[in-house]
Amino acid sequence: QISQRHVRISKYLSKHLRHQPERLGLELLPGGWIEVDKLLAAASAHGFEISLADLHQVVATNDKQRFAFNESGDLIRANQGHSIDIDLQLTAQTPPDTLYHGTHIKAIAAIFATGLQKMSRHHVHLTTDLNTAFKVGARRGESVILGIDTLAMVADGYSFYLTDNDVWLVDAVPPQYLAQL
Ligand code: HQG
Repeated sequence: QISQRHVRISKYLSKHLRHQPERLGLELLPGGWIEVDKLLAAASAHGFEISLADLHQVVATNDKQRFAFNESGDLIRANQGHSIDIDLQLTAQTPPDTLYHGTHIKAIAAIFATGLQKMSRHHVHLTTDLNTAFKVGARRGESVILGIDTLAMVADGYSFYLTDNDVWLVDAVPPQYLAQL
């Protein structure tokens, strides 16, 4: 069972590693990394104490594996979800023939008009997992799952990237590749 405190730490990390590191006086390194000791010191200086043990537990037990350490464990980053301009330095990979995107019913008309857009994030986020897609859509209202014809997109030259927590990223999905399930 993940404690409320760990959920708070996860949200705090998402906020500062994906969106607003400058609020802690931090600047992310290439790839979106930050030194673990700098992060913990900055959080503490801003009134939010995180022990190294808690940080390790949050990274290890996070429900969506949102964060990762580098091999030596001195750097940490968010695996995806950024709005700030960082390059995750992922290499393009061939996706499965179909991927899914969960959204809410009120966005459907706009999505079929202009395609899936990255909105405030860096990429459109896609998943292999219908259950995950459903839950992502349900965050905003009545959930609708879209199937994406990635086979056709790859044939048409689109690049796909797989994050360390198994989220597929792409720049955009024009409407002709979308089908409502
Ligand atoms: C929608 C979570 C109107 C899009 C999840 C979505 C994911 C459009 C919203 C990650 C549109 C953007 C990302 C268009 C897209 N017109 N609406 N043309 N194109 N949209 O939060 O995919 O818990 O930026 O369908 O698991 O919902 O944060 O993207 O509803 O991986 O780790 O605009 O966030 O992970 O919303 O979620 P978001 P998302 P975490």
